[in-house]
Amino acid sequence: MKIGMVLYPTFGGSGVVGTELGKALAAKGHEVHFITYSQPVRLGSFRENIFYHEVVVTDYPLFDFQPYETELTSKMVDVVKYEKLDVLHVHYAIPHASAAFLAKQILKSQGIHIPVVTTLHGTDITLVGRDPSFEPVITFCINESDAVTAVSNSLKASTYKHFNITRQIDVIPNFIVVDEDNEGFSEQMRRKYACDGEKIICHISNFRKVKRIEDVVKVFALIAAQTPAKLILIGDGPDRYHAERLSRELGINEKVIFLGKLRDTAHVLSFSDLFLLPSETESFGLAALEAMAMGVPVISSNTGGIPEVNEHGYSGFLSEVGDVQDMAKNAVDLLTSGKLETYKIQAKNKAKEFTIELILPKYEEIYEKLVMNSKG
Ligand code: GMT
Repeated sequence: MKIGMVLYPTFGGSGVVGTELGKALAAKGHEVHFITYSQPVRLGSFRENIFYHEVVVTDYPLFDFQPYETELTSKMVDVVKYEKLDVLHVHYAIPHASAAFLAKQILKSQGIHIPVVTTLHGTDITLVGRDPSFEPVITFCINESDAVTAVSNSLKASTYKHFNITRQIDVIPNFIVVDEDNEGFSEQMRRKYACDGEKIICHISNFRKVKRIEDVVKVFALIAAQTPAKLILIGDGPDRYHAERLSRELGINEKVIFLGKLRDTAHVLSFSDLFLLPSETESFGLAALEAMAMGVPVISSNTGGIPEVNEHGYSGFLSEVGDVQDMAKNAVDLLTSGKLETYKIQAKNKAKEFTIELILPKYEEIYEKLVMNSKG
């Protein structure tokens, strides 16, 4: 099949999922055409069956805001028509699903039928999408897509709750691609960050308000007061400054390491002992799943789709949003009671429920059905 993959190319989870899905489809022999405004961060170097079409937005003095959606629509029309795509898969509703709807109408006027699959990722529904100014567009393009998937049952339920959706939404969870090459870093690299006996706590996010970065620092401060530990933070964003300031105020800044944005987080996860994800909401929590896949148990909030990924008392622990005392208690208990090694194995086992080999066929089945219908 020839598949168009439309996504954000940045570090966000939706871009990571779209890119890894495209790579896996290409490895299975499908032809995958990425359409976005810069090279997706996880795309890496040359791979067979992968093509990248950059959307270039013209900067014209008349525009206060560049017309990205219009350029994206035109690029989709062009790629579908000349690369003879069978299906367009758009990740994140805004503006990808609405641009896809318009592209589909333009192509229809030229006698070309292209089915559109929309995958909802989270903030497109739970934060951005609920903004009343977006609501009519989101509702319309979800209802008009040929297939709609959500990354968790929780996100599916929120979508039905907050929008007037009249069509079926299928749940296809996010996935991990296990890279056996990443297994062997641990001890040597760990020593660069932590002394003997010190545990490494890790957090990865885009440092936005929804991630509750200050809770990460507060939980760590409580842990560090009871057992030797270091905190490694990966990523960047508007709330990084608050985390830096708080760790200085709490006098733990020597134990807190900000690594900034990293393309590949598996190296650091391979020598981490615990992962913190105290988010306000999280439709899935891909970062937690990636940690679990590397054998890192997760201390997280009990919100949105996180409990569908992090199993309380097995792959880690869940606490109410903002309950930093409970999160720290669970963390210290894990780190000091001799249970850590068991939880590391359990976290890895739980992650195996989400391997690409299990998830990929679910997307292929949707594409095949749509392509068959459009040809029949
Ligand atoms: O977490 C973010 O703010 C980025 C956002 C995105 O779309 O890139 O992440 C959302 O999609 C991820 C991939 O499906 C999910 O794992 C995240 O839970 C979800 N974020 C939120 O719901 C806050």
